[in-house]
Amino acid sequence: MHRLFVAIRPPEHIRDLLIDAMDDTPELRWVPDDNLHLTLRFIGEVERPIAEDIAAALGNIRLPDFELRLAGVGQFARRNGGALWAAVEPREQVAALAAKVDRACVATGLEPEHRAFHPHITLAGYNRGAPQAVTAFLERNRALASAAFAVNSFTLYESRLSRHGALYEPIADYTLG
Ligand code: 3AM
Repeated sequence: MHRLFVAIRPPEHIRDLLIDAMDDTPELRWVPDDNLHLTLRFIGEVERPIAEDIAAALGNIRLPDFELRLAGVGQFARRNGGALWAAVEPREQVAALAAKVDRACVATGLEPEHRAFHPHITLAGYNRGAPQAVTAFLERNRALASAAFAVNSFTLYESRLSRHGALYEPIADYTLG
């Protein structure tokens, strides 16, 4: 089985800004540079032939390239902890790309994604009991911003669990424009 997702890989100068926002708060598990991404569609575990169908269907997506910029931070709070992320703007083109990726997945037999698309780049995870570190992070990075950066491709990733945590391996790149 292959555990897949589709994402945008931010360029290095944007990842550097994101890494600058990270600190040494022990309660926050920061995402390593190699894993920074903006998820367009989580796919989950599929067999090899389905993975190949998905890879082919993604290659049929036609959409112009576009720009995004970092625009603040936020959190997903769950019962047992949560995640901190950087927000991006504007939403329209990245949402259009996510919708096309979803349609390509559905064309290969996957269920449509019913959850609302919320474009974000996860920066850290935390366990229950880190509210002070979370508040401090949100406060400190409220004004996180960047110049516009070009999004001219997206990537199909395979997620593997290793002793050192999740490893995201690019399987295929798709060019926009
Ligand atoms: O892009 P982020 O970091 O928010 O949390 C996982 C990560 O999200 C998410 O897919 C992204 C790439 O791993 N993910 C993992 N399991 C998931 C699931 N069962 C999931 N998203 C939805 N359902």
